[in-house]
Amino acid sequence: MVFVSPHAKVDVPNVDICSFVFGPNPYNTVYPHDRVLSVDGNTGQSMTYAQIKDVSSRLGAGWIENAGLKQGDVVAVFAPNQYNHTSLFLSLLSAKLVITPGNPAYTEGEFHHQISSSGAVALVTVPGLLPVLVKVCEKIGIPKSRIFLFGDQEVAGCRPFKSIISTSKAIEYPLKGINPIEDTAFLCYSSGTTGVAKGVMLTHQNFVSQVMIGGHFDEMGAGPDDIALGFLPYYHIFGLCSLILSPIYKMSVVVTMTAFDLELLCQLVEKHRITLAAIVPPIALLLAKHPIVTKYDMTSLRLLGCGAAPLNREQIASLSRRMPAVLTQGYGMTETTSGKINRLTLYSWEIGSVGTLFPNCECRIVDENMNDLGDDQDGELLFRGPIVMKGYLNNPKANEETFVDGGWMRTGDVGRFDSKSKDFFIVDRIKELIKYKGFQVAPAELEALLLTREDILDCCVVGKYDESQATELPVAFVVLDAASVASDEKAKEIHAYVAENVTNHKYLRGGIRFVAQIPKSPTGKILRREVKDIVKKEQEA
Ligand code: 4UV
Repeated sequence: MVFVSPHAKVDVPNVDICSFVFGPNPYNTVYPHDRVLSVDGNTGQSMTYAQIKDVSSRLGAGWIENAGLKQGDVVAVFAPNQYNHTSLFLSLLSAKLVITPGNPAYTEGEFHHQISSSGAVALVTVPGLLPVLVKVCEKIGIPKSRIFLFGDQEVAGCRPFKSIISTSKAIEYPLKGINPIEDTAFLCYSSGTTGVAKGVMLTHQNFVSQVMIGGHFDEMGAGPDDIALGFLPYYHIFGLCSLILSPIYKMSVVVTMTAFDLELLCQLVEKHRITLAAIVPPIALLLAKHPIVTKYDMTSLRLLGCGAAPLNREQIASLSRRMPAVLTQGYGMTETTSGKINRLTLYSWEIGSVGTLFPNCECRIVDENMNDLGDDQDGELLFRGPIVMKGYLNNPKANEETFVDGGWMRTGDVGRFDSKSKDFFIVDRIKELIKYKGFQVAPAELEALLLTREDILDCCVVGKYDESQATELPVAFVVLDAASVASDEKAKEIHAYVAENVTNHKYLRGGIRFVAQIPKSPTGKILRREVKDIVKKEQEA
């Protein structure tokens, strides 16, 4: 059975992202172009719509003219959220380049993986990341002159935007010589249903569709009169769509936070009369429970869109007791260009649902043998539609595993369509992925890292849900070699080893268990479900 969207079909124009946001559209033909759209929450610096468009088109011309880049080249962007992120991204897209955005907190090895596997030929970053990124670029063979710095910041050998921006040329919209359906705009990184992080090819059409259909049917969605607070990372699909691309199309304001800080968040809500925020469950919990929040006037917030991990009934209820804002819960993936099901949770009689399918999207719910299931039955969600990725870069095996007959994309998530409320619910995850505060943690990556140690013979990493933080925590089951002794010291040593090699959000916060063996199938495949059940039973005991 194919589930179709209950919303009317939306006509999505066949254009690239830049022409979509800078060419005439229902918002920029009505609202003045001297409106400030982008504000730095720390410094107060700002850019109007007209300035964003001007920088995008002249810096866009400069990437070709002054930086020697050419159409289709991949440019990596590693930086904390910047108020001029929107103009940077749109300048690179105007030059018909492909952007691979990544986590600025990565370690050297993680940067290396994304830069080399994406085939990036240039990089945009901030001065603080230069020590590690220059080293990585040297190893990969990217010259220092191909490392560019946000804004006017100058560091020997690297080039600031002001040395690139064209003084004589500007790119004109609509762009010519681009195929919105085929051409990749962003190469975001996600581990998908299995393995390590892979480049997800998302086309111009994927994003134009996401902005159109994601905002179209929901009368509570962001509009020109909204002021959003941007603390979710702009490199992640949720932030990229909801805080960069959707607002510039709809001409709504975004106040950028470079790093998450609860007190600053509250101050900025009060100061700028913030109306919207995209959040993840641990932030929902802080807003619901932390005493700091009561010191500030948060009444301007009218809409909180939560996603990236499950939010349960109690969490929703406690947030609603404190905030008058309407809370929506969305479900999405990097591979589907962000959200694909979205719901005004409080308006739903069934609190906890992720709502209805986006317009133009179809869904199937299947059992382990790919047989279709119907209403009120739990099964893996498969999706098809204009927001589904083109595929993983240079990875035919992963593409074969992810796409099944008819172009349906597997999600690795278990869901149910509730016939009474007509809403979807996410009930489980069968893929390996662990979500720590909305960030992806790929067990395969941590397992490969642990196995580089001589004292570890075998291991398995799974997630353990921690109610008090509203997040999963990675737990490692470890089989030591005969010469090693399972002890607190050994666990500390392994923790430190992991911490040296991966970003903070991948630390083994759920602990390390020393075991005699890892449950495996006769073919040697880790039986993750059994390992997860051990963790669950321990928690219930
Ligand atoms: O690839 P990714 O890191 O992508 C995301 C995207 C999140 C959203 C959510 C709502 C939106 O409206 C939006 O624009 C973007 O997190 O991780 C994808 C996996 O995260 C889990 C699920 O396992 C996905 O496959 N996940 C995401 N949202 C939910 C969720 C949710 N609401 N409930 C449960 N799990």
